[in-house]
Amino acid sequence: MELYLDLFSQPCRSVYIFAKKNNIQFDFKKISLLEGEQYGEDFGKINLLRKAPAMKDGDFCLAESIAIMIYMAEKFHTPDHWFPADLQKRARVNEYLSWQHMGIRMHGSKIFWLKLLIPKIIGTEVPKEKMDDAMEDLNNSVKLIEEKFLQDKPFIAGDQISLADLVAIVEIMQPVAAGVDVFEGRPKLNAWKERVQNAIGKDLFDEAHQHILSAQEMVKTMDGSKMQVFKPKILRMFF
Ligand SMILES: N[C@@H](CCC(=O)N[C@@H](CS)C(=O)NCC(=O)O)C(=O)O
Repeated sequence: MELYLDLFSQPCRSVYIFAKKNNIQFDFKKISLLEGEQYGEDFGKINLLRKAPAMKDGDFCLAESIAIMIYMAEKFHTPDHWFPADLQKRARVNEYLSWQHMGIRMHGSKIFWLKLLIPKIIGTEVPKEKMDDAMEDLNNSVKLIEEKFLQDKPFIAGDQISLADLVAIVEIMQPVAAGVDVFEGRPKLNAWKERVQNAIGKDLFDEAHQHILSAQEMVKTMDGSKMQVFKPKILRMFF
């Protein structure tokens, strides 16, 4: 099995952690998103959506992190708690996985782009009102994770970690990597994070996040002119 990944990306980190944690053998095919490798001819044959992660298992190519993890869970019969067979527990996991794309992923990513990458690409800081609006969206999403999805349970689907927690933590780490401490003043979320890290294993968690957590340093020396290819898309998406 080949996995096309860039650990700068949240969905790539969830796929990577899931495969590693479950001892699923794969070839790590690095696809450098900031260098635009997703737009190359070769990657187009793997994933015409031109997004990472992507998977190739024999002749079978698959896009979308959630679909990839469910494929791996079913193919390799990973422990039940990741994607429970129980109807209602599985529905809880699916509920979160369905919500998160627009519910938090968008807002966490936006903070990362507004704080770190966009100033580098357009050459100026993002206006304060724009940042404040984005922070408000992120805070509302995190509140929903605590109140609707986590409630007083150890994990989103109950007593054990599932794909929902894995997908949630990698997204929350994206604004953290941009310097926004999402866990500060949120003891419940912080305790959940500790449980998720322990369930994944601290070494694996840190290994998967080491690249993104160095993003603030990395961006300082990044050549903004090489990222001009993203400018039209960014202006459309964020302004
Ligand atoms: N819904 C997709 C999202 C994939 C995605 O948006 N990947 C981003 C990185 S986080 C990407 O490849 N972006 C490259 C681009 O848009 O050019 C998934 O869960 O796999």
